[in-house]
Amino acid sequence: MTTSEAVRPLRHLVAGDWAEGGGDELVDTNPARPAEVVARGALADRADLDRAVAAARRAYPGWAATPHAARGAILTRAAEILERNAGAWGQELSREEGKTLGEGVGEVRRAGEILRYYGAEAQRPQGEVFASPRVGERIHVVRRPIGVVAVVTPFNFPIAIPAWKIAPALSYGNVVVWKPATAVPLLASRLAEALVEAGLPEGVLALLITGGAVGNDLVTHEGVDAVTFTGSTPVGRRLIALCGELGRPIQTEMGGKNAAAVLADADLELAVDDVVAGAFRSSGQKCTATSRLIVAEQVADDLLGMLVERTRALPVGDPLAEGVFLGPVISAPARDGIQAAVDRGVRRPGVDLLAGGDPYRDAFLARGAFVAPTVVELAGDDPLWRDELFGPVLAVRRAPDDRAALDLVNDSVYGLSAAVFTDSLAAVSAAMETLDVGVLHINSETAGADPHVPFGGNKASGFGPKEQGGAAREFFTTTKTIYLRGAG
Ligand code: UN1
Repeated sequence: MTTSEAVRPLRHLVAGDWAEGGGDELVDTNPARPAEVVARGALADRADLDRAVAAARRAYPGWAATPHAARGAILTRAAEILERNAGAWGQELSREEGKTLGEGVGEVRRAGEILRYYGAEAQRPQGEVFASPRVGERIHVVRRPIGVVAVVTPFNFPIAIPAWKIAPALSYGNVVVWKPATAVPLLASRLAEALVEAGLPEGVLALLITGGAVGNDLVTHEGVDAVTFTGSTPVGRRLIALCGELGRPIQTEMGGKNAAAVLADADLELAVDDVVAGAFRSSGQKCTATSRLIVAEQVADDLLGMLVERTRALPVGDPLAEGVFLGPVISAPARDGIQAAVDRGVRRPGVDLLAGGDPYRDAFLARGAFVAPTVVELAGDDPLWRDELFGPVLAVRRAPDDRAALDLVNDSVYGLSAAVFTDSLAAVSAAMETLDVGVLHINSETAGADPHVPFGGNKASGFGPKEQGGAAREFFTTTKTIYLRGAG
């Protein structure tokens, strides 16, 4: 796999051409094998950005005027291309990002499903009709695209998250200038290639692989009408402030510190399976990952015994190898930051290390960006309870009763997702009523999102309209209310 044939030259999609960038060199490496280069090329610079935005502005009127069904047909063709290439591109995803091969292939397929969903959007009702209080009048509400949308995406779902922003943007008639995370340029290129091959006209989509400075220039560019972002809360908040100054609509999907609460009557086998998956799949690098666990005191010893045994036995290794449950985190700096937070934590009173916690000594694992799946039990509040680490680290607290358990779920500045494991109707009702999260799972893990339903968080986890399904329309279109007389 280290042969030079496997190294892809990076290109940007600017004004319909695959162009070399004018910026610094980017070397994209495999986080499991840092010496292995996956892709290489020059970053896009400010001049590339200006050309991409100018081409987007030129393309916008024609694309907005294209029948919705014709726009959708291109998305459906792109979905077919993704499905056809899921095996090969899933493997590339795994090499570039570090999630397991099964998750990589699954993610490419998932991106295909999202493109299919928005490919069929023209077949669903759009707009509303209201009665008028006046004779001879009807009131229609129609939806219009918002224009040139800047799309800024993270490393952790390198094709699914871009698909769930770009597909609705294009379906509703907007044009897109996209900046993916620099850690995953290859998968970004695959999605852009699929859309171009599917027939997207010149300028309707630009792909700029570039760093934060040009990314900032994109968000504030005078030719951009709206911004959609997924990433950390600090970066999201900064972009919200920049867009606020400009009066520019922005949608941000940000951090999480998602809790699973296992109540006294829960099916413990099911709960352990789903907590392990939620906490450690993708090495905990999902904004929906389970990073807090609350256990009812009555079942805590049993549940934690099972959880610790399972965690210690999880196969960690090359994500392309069969049977591996978790691969590396995205980079050595990410690994070191997570490890440092754990090291500081276990030295504090009230923090009890139950599983993992130590850096790897094995030569392969120590060279790669691997972090051991880690479980810590906390006696009370602690930075490990509050701060998002974006790694395979689970912080546990015990609760005396159901009420206290649900209160602990809400004990976070974040509000993305939560899971409650119980068969009690009263507890489920209380959870549905009181938990301040955008996504609530009863008896399933905190991660996961279907393409046809709203996705997004409350509190510090999200800002602006939710994503996916019909909810995406709230952000990617604007309404026009039409008072129509002479309409009978
Ligand atoms: C999932 O749980 O499958 O950045 C998707 C993230 C989220 C997506 C989670 N926006 O991890």
